[in-house]
Amino acid sequence: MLKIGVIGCGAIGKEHIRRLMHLIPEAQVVACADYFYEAAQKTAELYGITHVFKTGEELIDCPEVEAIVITSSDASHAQYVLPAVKAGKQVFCEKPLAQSAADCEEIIREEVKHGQRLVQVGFMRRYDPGYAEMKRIIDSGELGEPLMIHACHRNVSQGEGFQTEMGITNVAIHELDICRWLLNDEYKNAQVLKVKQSALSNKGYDNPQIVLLETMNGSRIDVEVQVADGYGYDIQCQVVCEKGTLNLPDPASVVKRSCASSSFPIMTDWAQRFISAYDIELKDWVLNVLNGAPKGPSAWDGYAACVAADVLNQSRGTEQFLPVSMMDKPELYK
Ligand code: ISE
Repeated sequence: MLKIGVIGCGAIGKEHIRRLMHLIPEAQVVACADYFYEAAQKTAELYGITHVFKTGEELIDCPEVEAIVITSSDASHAQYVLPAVKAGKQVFCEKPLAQSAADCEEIIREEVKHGQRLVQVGFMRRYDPGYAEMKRIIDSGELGEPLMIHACHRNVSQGEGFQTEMGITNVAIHELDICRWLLNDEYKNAQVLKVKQSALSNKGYDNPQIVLLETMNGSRIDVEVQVADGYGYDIQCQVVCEKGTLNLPDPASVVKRSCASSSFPIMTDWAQRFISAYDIELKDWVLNVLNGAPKGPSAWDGYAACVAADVLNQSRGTEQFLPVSMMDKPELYK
């Protein structure tokens, strides 16, 4: 049994607690924390969690907590991952690992010092059956070399406080991970373009944006990022290979034929769209940690995505590709 503490009792935090408590018999949530103490108390009551804290630091220090799930706000991730790694505890951190590549480097240095993997990043799309099958076919070599990826990431709307940069660090960060994973490649250069703006984006942030990437092996990637499309949560990905193309399937749903049209519903909630990926991901993390070490996306993967995100945000307005440069990869991640 893995005894887990969860830092952050917002929507995704509660979803992960429900998963850990109800779907994963090998896991038990023994502690939770939230800056809004009331949210932590309510969550603890709902799930019968013994230890309730106001700060993540107290939760990390709790002797009963063996492993930590971080689902607090993006900006606070690194501030909890670092002490957890220093304490030698296993950490599952929601994406992004940090707000900058520099913060990820600090986490990597600490983990390398520990000499063993302690961090998994919540890039759950790697566990989505659609993406996993695309990866299997690419790796089999059946379609020859991958040449290009055309992707789009569309959200219905954004809450207060959303900013242009978050279109990369919070939204497109998924594509920054999944594309390098699908291609087994790293990025060489990157730029983000502000294109014709949607009338739905009247709240001060860019929408849409287009992310362009070139990889070390010469593949090209374009990602349309719409953070307020007003119609649905729509994730598309097409990999163009030498001998064929691969398309990410839409989630299975009934196709309705009626009134001279054929249609299927599009979800609006990202947590529902990838619900099975989240389920598989957390179970995989718990079982591998119990077996000694996590096998999913590492701190290095979290770092690689953040390096590209930093470069993209620096490129905004320059209309130029900027080089993506990474530190040497430590042995631990090879
Ligand atoms: C959210 O955190 C996600 O992970 C979703 O996949 C993404 O579409 C959304 O924009 C993020 O806020």
